[in-house]
Amino acid sequence: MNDSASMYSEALITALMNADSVAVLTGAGVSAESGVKTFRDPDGLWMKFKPEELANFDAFMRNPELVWEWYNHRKEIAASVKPNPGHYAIAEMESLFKEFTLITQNVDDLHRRAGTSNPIELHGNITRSFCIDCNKFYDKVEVSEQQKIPKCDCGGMIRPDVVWFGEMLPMNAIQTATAAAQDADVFFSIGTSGEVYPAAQLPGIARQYGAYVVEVNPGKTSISFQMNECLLGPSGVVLPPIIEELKRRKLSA
Ligand code: BV8
Ligand code: ZN
Repeated sequence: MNDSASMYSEALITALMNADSVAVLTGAGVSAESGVKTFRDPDGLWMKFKPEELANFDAFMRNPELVWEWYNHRKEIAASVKPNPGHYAIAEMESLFKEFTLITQNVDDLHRRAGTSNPIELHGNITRSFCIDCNKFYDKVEVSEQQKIPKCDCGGMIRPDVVWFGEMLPMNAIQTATAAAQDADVFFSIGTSGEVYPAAQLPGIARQYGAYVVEVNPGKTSISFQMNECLLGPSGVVLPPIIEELKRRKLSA
């Protein structure tokens, strides 16, 4: 495994130049440079709250107000920040390969705002909500001082459209993501600790099916051992030079 600092190797650029299909899996780390807290970093979200207390359906039914307070807080943060150079580099990759798939565990909508046209959202999207009784979707939910929990026209409780622990991922999302991992000539795992399943299985599946697998992360993770190459740096710093070099070579090819 090429264990370089943050500079890409010739092997990676060659693999990208020869690649028909490229897939990228991202986690909370890709949004860190936008100012969005990750989950498991020292100042991460899970340091204050336990996931069991917040990111699962029972916690929501036990204390919907607390869970909505947490998601409204994260919605405000997500709406107040901007995509960073890492998001834009990934969005640019779309036009550089015959087939490109962006798979994200993030719910902050930043990939879409950076121009990625069809992000595969494994864990949902914080800008959407739905009624737990009639499944009606809402892009905007109103809460008032009196009514802290948004209610549907049918009277049912509305929840954030995110996948909580113990909940199945959207079938089409995980199927599309798995097919993209199996098809990929090059697979990037960017800004994820590789702790949450089934998303964390994707880099290993890509490797098994012959992809050149690259991790972009300032630190090592529990899935680093599955990589061909670990680029140890922040995605907003590591990715743009790779895209620039690729565009230069494609121009002169
Ligand atoms: C499922 C909600 C089938 C949305 C999240 C027992 C019972 C039930 C299930 C399980 C069980 N035991 C295990 C499981 C499976 C469970 C799981 O994996 N648990 C783990 C913790 C062991 N998974 C599930 O429950 C999934 N569903 O399996 O269904 C099933 C059903 C019933 C019974 C059995 C099976 C559902 C998983 C989705 C959970 N929802 N969030 C939200 O509120 O956001 S998970 C949460 O973690 C987020 O979605 C997040 O995306 C995800 C992964 O975290 P990361 O994105 O990797 O973030 P993290 O902070 O961990 O790491 C950040 C990384 O970035 C770090 O490595 C850091 O170094 C790096 N970084 C920092 N700065 C930068 C950077 N990298 C690059 N650049 C930088 N600048
Ligand atoms: Zn309803």
